[in-house]
Amino acid sequence: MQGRFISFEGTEGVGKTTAIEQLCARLEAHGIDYLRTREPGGSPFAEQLRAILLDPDTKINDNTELLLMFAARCDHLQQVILPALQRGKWVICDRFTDSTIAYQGFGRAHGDEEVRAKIDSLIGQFVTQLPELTLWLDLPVLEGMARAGKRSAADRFEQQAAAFFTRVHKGFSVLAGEQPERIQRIDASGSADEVSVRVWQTVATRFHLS
Ligand code: Z5A
Repeated sequence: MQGRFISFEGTEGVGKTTAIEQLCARLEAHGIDYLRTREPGGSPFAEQLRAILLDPDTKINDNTELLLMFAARCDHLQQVILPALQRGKWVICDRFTDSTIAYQGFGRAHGDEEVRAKIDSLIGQFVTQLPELTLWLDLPVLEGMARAGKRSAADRFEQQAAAFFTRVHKGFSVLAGEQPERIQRIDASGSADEVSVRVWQTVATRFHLS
């Protein structure tokens, strides 16, 4: 049996971690075997790259950042995601390639076309997999930043200004417009329980669960 591959996306602090926890609890209640993972990271080597990528002291240029995101993804995909799918597990992933287009493309302001061209020409042969369903948690940027700001010290991405996250948000909006079947927008406002119900309704409808 082939498993299902679901990703969560959104700007900072929108509530992905919280929504994923609640989705996993519901999958468990339905007897569904799942693997919860995240990007960058998810495999031992990719977690090492994650530590570098998020470290506020890391000084790298935008191309290096793009390549490291995909180096991490390539390892994660081969070591963790594909084997789990082949064993019939559902893979629930906190971020995937849409984040790269939104953050490294729209956010870093190269222009997303330039980043997409690099992905196609340099990386496409190594990472072709996309999730079957992507849940884009959509929340006004400042609300997400306020939610995230209630936590600990900022990492290298969280140090960015609101203008950066506004461009990233536009990136997710453009991607959702381009691929409406795969990328489902979820209203991330309201309580965590309300968001969780919206997420579940979307997943249950797509995969015919009661
Ligand atoms: N990145 C990239 O640039 N390119 C790529 O290709 C990839 C990633 C894959 C990973 O950081 C960074 O890497 C990310 C993009 C970049 N940087 N940013 N920004 P991460 O994984 O550590 O961080 P994150 O993905 O942004 O997640 P987050 O900040 O941890 O937020 P979240 O998971 O979406 O939210 P949360 O932890 O569930 O909730 C945030 C807070 O709000 C928390 O205190 C909750 O208790 C609270 N919360 C949650 N839901 C609600 C509701 N509904 N109401 C009120 N409060 C809530």
